[in-house]
Amino acid sequence: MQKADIQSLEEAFQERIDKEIKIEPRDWMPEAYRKNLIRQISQHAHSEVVGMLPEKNWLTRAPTLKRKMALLAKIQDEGGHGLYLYSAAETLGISREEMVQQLLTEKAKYASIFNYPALNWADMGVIGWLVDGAAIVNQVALQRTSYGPYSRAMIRICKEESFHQRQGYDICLQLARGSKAQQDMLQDAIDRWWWPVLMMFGPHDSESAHSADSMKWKIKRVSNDNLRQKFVDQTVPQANFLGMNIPDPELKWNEERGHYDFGEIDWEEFWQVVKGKGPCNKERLAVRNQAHKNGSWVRDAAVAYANKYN
Ligand code: FAQ
Repeated sequence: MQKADIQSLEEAFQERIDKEIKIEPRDWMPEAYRKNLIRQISQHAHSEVVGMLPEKNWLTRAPTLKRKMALLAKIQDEGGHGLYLYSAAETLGISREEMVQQLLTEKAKYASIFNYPALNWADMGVIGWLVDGAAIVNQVALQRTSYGPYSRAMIRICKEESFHQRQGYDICLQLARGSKAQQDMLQDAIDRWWWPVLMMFGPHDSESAHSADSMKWKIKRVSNDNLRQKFVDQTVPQANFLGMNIPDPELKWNEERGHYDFGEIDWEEFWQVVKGKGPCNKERLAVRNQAHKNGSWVRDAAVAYANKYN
């Protein structure tokens, strides 16, 4: 294709984006848009799938049958979110097998947060409240992303994430209204998860390699720092309602800005976790690899069935 032809295609593409017309799988798109989307959507899918692991350990230790049922439903939802997202990425011309291999061989990233351990039952409350809470803030914005299949997947996912956040907050509420030991357990979980949760939104805008392109193409609708601020602003009153403390001495309402000021993230820790050196990176990937191996007979049976009856 001539250079001038590509330029006019690119202009028409950007015009569609600017007019808020969704890009669909068969539409022409710049190669860099396609690659960036595959990267983000597949990482997002991997995050949902690996994200099941910190909570799964607590299924057998849930304090009541009702809590167990709610947690089980939530974890299954996360697996389903991974599947919607893999399907959305497949429409861009990558196979699910390739994406899964990228995860299993550490070529693809997944959210840093899932490399931290879940040590006690209060962690189930705090993961639902804070981790799903942060995921929602990010994902509500992604409902308006420019790529049709991703946007539609996000609309469905957001509905389910709201239930996840509420089931987590409900666990926290019960612990907060419980004994001193339960309150201490909750505070300890908040202290351990707060900073890693703030890291979920990614590096500062000035350090974010993909933001300029992603914002121009409306893959991302709100910047990393603005989403993080939104999350802090909406979460502090929820912590206050629980009577719990946020472990940040610099956290303070700023009347002039109309937002909370908060302290600096330990970026060294963030990048270590992203590079595979977090507390649970090795364990998470080992479990995923083993699960993939254990499931090989199911995949073989599905292929054999399809070959026989299609
Ligand atoms: N962890 O240029 P940017 C959930 C990487 S779902 C690991 O700013 P971008 C549900 C980034 O990939 C949670 N890596 O990147 C649930 C890039 O590396 P690359 C997942 C991170 O893409 C709840 C490099 O740093 N949500 O929780 C992280 O523009 C409970 C430079 O960064 C999504 O994936 C990180 N936190 O912005 C499940 C939402 N941050 O690819 C179970 C969709 C950055 O060049 C239980 N994704 N990096 O090698 C997004 O919105 C964006 O991808 C961001 C990062 C905002 C995460």
